[in-house]
Amino acid sequence: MSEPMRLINETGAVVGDGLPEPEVLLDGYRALVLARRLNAQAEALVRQGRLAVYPSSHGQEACQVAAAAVLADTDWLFPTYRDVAAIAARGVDPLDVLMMLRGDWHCGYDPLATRVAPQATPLATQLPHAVGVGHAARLKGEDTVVMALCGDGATSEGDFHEALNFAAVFASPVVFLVQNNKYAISVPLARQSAAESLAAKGAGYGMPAVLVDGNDLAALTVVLSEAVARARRGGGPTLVEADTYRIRAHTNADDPSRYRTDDEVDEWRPRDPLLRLRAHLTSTGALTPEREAEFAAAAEEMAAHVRAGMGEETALDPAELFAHVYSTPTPQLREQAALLAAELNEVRS
Ligand SMILES: Cc1ncc(C[n+]2csc(CCOP(=O)(O)OP(=O)(O)O)c2C)c(N)n1
Repeated sequence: MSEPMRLINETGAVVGDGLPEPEVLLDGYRALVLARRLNAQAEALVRQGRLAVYPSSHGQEACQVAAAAVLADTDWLFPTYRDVAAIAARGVDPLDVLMMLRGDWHCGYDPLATRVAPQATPLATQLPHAVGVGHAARLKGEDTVVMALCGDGATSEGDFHEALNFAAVFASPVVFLVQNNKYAISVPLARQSAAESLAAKGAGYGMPAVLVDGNDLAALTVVLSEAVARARRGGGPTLVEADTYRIRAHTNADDPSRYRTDDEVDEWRPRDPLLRLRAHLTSTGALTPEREAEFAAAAEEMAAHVRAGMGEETALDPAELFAHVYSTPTPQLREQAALLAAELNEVRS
C-alpha cells in the first residue's frame, strides 16, 4: 500500500486535488477546536477525581470530527471508549457522553434517539452490531449508512474479521474507520500485525480500502464522504485506515514511558491536526482572528458546561444495576436484586 492519501501537509500547504470548500473546512476547524477542548477538560476532570477514567483522543481529533461530520441524521455511529469527541461532534451533549466514563450509567444518551450506539469497551464487539444495523436497514429499504469505529488493536479480534466478511458478502452499508494510533495500550503496531497496512485487510474480504492521513481533516472528509456515498447507493462497505497517533497515555491508568520514548511522541507533535488546518485556513484568509476568538469562546462555553455538570453529585438508584440486563430477569438476578435492596434498607434504617 502506498503513502496515505493527503490533501494538506504539516505546514498547511495544499498537496492534492479536490479540497473541500473553505466553509466546510472552517466548520471542521471549529469542531476540532471543540474536540481538543473537550479532551483537555475531560483529562482535567480525571485529575480532579470527577471522572473515573478518560481515554483521550488528543491528536486524533480529525478522525473524530470527520467521522461525525460526513453522516446524515438518519445514519448511525458505532463508537468505542476513545470516541467521546466523535459522539459530541454528532451533537450529543458531552455531559451525557461522559456519564459512562464517570461510572454513573452504562450509556448516558438514548442510542435510538441519537443514532449513536453505546460506547463499546470490549474490543470490536460493536462491529458485528454495526453490520447488523446496516444489514437491517437495507432489508427495510432504508438508505441508512453506519460508521463503525475501531482501533488498530481491534483489527486482530475475530469480531473485526467476521464483521468485514459479512458486510462485504451482503454489501452492507458500513464504513469501517480504523484509527491506527500505533498502540493497543502497550502493544505497538509491529507486534499487532504483519500486514503491509491495516487497510490491506480490506482486500482480503473484497471491499475497497483506503489509507488516509488521519491528521488531515480535509483528506478524511473526502475519503469518508466518498465511502458514505458508495454505501448509501448500495455499493457496499469500505475499510478506511486513518494513519494517526495517540499522543496521550492509553488512559489515566497507563504510563506510556514504560513502552515508548518521548522522542517518538515529539515526532508526531508537528503533525497535529489542528495546527495544520489552522495554518492552511490562516494562509487563505478564511480564518480571521475574530473567527478564531469566536471558536475559542464556544469551546470555553462547552467546557464550562461540562465542568458545571460534573461538579454536581448524581443521585443514582443502585437497583438500576439490574435493569436492562434481560427483558425478563433471570431468577438469579431477581435474587441478587432482592439481596441488594434488603442490604440497602438495613444500611438506611
Ligand atoms: C475483547 C477485549 N480484549 C481486551 C481488552 C482490553 N483492552 C482495552 S483497550 C485495549 C487496546 C485497544 O487498542 P486499539 O484497538 O488499538 O484501540 P485504542 O485504545 O488504541 O484506541 C485492550 C487490549 C478489551 N477491552 N476487550
